[in-house]
Amino acid sequence: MKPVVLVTRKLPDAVEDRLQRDYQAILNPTDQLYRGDELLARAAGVDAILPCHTEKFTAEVIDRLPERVKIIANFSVGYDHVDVAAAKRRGLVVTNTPDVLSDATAELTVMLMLGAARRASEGERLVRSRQWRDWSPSFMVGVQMTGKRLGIIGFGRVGQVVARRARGFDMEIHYHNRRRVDPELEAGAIYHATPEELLPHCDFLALHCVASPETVGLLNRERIALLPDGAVVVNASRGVVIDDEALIAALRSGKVYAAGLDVFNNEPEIHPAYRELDNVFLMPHIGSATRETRDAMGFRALDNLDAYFAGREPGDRVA
Ligand code: 8YV
Repeated sequence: MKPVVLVTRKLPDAVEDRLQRDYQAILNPTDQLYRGDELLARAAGVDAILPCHTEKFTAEVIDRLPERVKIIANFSVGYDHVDVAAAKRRGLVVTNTPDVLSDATAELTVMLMLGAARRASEGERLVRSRQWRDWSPSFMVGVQMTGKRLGIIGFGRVGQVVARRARGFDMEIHYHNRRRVDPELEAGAIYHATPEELLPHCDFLALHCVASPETVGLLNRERIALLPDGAVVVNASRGVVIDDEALIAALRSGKVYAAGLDVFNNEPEIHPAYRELDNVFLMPHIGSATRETRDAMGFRALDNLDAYFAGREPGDRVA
């Protein structure tokens, strides 16, 4: 008997084909988010769940999962939507999809930096709304990325690719990470032992740390004050790492010149002030949303399921 796998969202065709070939796959062709207890109801009689970050596996949900469910093979690198401690207590295996989305997320990060620095939202709105009437040397002037200092908080897989891409803009790379990385991976980036030491060096600041109790509100009022005046802030990690009120105040005062945000607290209900500000470039959590990466994420989640059901250790086990 093939294991039964509950797939919570619509996945690329090639991924669903492989799922249907190797498993008894319960797909979600409508792609509607399962709300309330619907996820639990659908988990009845399944051996595995393949969810996205949109499904929240709180301790309560995990405790109520049917006994038969043995593995949560996430279609995401982040797994802050899963209470890992509760999963471990229950002996539930949890996996993620690292590496395969680093390039796409780094590309999006570069887009956030350019979009914020060059006022992309404002310019686009102007053209689309037919408000563009004239041109002058002082019109739509932004700030340049080339040659500036980029600070990266969280120098893991994505942060390191962002550094490589940013070198193409002749940026000087600085970073903070819980641990200093190997010199080979650093590739000349300058390490700072604390965010406080890093922040004064950031003309651009990119956040790539994991969401955890330690990183909630990491970019707060005190730390924003340490940035150079007129810095650009971008976030393609998780919304919780930014204290919205603090960033909004800094965007209003001009302390922060502009922000590029792909992730938010309480998505998709973002802080309403972001919609009112001209100096923000906003995207709807699409860091890894390329055709190539979506396929690769699905196959990576399937590789983890295959390993588990073949009695091997899944390559990307996080619990
Ligand atoms: C995904 C992400 O699109 O992988 C992550 O952690 O945030 C995004 O790349 C999303 O999580 C899909 O579940």
